[in-house]
Amino acid sequence: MRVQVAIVGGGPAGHLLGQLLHKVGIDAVILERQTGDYVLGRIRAGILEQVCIDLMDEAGVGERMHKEGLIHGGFDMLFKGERHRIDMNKLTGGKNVMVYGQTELTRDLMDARKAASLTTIYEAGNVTVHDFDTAKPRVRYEKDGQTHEIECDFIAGCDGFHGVCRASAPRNAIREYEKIYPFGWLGVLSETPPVHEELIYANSPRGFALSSQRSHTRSRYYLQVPLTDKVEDWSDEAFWQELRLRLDPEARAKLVTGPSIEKSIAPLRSFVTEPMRFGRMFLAGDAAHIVPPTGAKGLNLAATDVKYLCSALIEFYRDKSEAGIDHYSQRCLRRIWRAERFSWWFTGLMHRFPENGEIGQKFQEAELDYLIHSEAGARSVAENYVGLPLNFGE
Ligand code: RFL
Ligand code: PHB
Repeated sequence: MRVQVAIVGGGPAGHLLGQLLHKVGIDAVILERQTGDYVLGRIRAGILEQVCIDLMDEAGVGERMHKEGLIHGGFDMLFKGERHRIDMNKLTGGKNVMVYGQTELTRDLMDARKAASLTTIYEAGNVTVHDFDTAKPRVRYEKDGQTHEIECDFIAGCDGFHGVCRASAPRNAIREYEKIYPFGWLGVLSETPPVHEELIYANSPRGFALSSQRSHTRSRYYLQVPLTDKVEDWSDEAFWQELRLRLDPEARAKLVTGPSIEKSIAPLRSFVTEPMRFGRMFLAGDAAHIVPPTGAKGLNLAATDVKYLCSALIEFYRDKSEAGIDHYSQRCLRRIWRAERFSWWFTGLMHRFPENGEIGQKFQEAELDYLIHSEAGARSVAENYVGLPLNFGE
């Protein structure tokens, strides 16, 4: 098989790239290690920035998102037992975010791909990338006991944090920055109405909690837990009890509980790869960077990487210019570091770090008190949360 772009990884980044390329007539194949159902079974992001919403529209797959997505103009910060609203919309001159699950976004992209009869190879085993330091890269994979080879002009590494593309970059050409946090997030999805119409980010001496949602009838909650905890240690009842203890009295009274549909623990990490281009191979999304989920930035960064990559490839094919691909890493990384900084800071502000003791808790509460009572402070949180425009810095 020969294509212009071989996309490794069929998560949101790979699928969005495939759709954007299709719209401009650049042909691509997606190689995904798992089945489509497995990819859709992973419950992850819930918040889309406006840039991500716009990219779904540009890809021609925004219809259901606009129908079912919930627009949020603010969120609550809870500390010392009281909730305070950050009026994002007012503080940013009218910007909002949208609640629309990563599963739904990926499903929309998969459906569009199927409708256009574009090729996705699911359950592609042992994918390997070759010759991306030349003008004729190749990708090999195994399927049904046979080895196949794809010739291409470019490889897009959209294969997530544990993928093969970053791992195949020459060690002397890559620099990785990493911070691992001493706790994880235990998430529960339940078919219950959300405790509040907007999100609640809670700083509690017992640890962080987040009240999020997927719809008016489906809730997503998270608790900070020690890395040593196992999902099996947490019965639904234990989860709800601990969540109640981390919420304010009003939310505690309102909380509707029910059986969990999904329950999982995710570790928290900050991670950046520099550069994101190795000859004719590009990294995009979680393959190149990870943020702790506190700032809700991971999926949004994946979407903007993909947009920048698509623009660079259009320049290459249409204008016969390599300027875009040469500039790709730098363009992505400036935005990535801004989101990394915010996610790290927000994580530090909201979580319990046992090594910081009681004084650490007091410092956090004082900073939160400052942030919600200072317009400049609240605006800074709001501006970072709604995210940067696409042409930021240009
Ligand atoms: P993905 O989603 O990991 O997809 C990569 C795909 O590549 C496949 N793959 C391979 N395929 C072929 N060959 C190989 N060798 C392969 N190796 C891997 C994998 O099977 C997979 O299908 O990366 P992508 O596309 O870059 O998307 C990134 C997002 O998934 C991620 O950034 C977000 O989920 C992060 N995130 C959030 N982001 C937000 O913007 N807003 C949020 O509210 C938000 N909440 C979250 C989150 C992530 C979380 N977890 C579990 C880490 C909440 C949580 C709890
Ligand atoms: C989610 O709904 O899964 C979610 C929302 C906001 C975050 C992280 C996760 O910051």
